[in-house]
Amino acid sequence: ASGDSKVYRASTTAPVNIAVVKYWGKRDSKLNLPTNSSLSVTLSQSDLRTLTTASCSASYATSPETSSDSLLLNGKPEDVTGARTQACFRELRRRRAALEAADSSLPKLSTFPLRLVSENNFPTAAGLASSAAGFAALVRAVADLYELPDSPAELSLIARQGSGSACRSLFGGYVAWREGKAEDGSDSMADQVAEAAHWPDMRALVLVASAAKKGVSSTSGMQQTVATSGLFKERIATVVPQNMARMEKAIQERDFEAFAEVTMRDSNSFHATCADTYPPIFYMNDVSRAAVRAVEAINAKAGRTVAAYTFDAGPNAVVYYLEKDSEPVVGTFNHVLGEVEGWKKEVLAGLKPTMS
Ligand code: 2P0
Repeated sequence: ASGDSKVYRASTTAPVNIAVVKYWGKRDSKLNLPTNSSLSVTLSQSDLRTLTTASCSASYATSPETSSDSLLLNGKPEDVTGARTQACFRELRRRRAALEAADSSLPKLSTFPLRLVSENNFPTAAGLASSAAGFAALVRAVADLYELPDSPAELSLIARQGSGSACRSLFGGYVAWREGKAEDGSDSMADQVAEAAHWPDMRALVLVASAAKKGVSSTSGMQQTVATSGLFKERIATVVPQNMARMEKAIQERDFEAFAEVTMRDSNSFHATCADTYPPIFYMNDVSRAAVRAVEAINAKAGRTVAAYTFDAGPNAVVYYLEKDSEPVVGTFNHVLGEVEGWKKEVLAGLKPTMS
């Protein structure tokens, strides 16, 4: 084969993360800069992940199907012309071009069309946010293809521009996204608060509400909240800074009671600002509220906090617990699910924080 037909390729996976201190609000929607820091637990890739292969070739330019950048997600073509995907491609190409400028022996990959093929190992119908794992995998796959020397923290700056929560999926374990101060977003990036191995008995279960379709997208929902909610100002000024500090301490000390209280309070605070948005946004429904009551009942029966619920921009519940308390937590949910109308019967349980 001639040099021109050579196909360069790299594959990578990125995990799903579930926030325990929520990102909700942008101070700059173009650069995707948040109004507040956030913190998440990265779930194991054997359970939930996106697998992405990035390839590029000079020969792609000669065929109409591959002559422009493309993305196939679960076998279906996705639009890559949006500003966020374009921002990621532009930034990755800029870094590759800098390497090529410094070393003329390198192939000019930055000038070739990109082809991405992505697959989620969890059903899209599960209603789990996939944009975080999706953009993290996209950025890492292209960075690997381009052999960029950038650290995960530097790559998180790029993934952030695809989707805010994606910057937290460049690390495993317990991850913070620091809001940063710089106007150009150069310090709004993720860092690892603790490795998964620091607190390896953490587990999550996902309760999938059967009507999981969300009414309001995160992007537009958070912008409406920023524009109209008075309660949101209080959340940003005092609630989140306090929750971030308490959460980091709880993780450092492996204090599940504190971890659980902050997780539940922060979820409640986030959904309260949604209700205070005008017109109001409701992500939780009756089925979600039944899960809250079930967690309260489980904790009351145990006489201590063994389970913590959290809800994102949809009705599904994620419940954190420790491995040693699997029986009262997972056992109870398996039992009650048969009786509560509106839950899918399957429980994704025993999800571990990822090791990588
Ligand atoms: C989070 N969520 O911290 C919060 C909690 C949903 C509720 O991050 O506009 O899809 O792409 O930056 O990252 C969902 O927001 O929003 C989200 P964009 P994203 O996980």
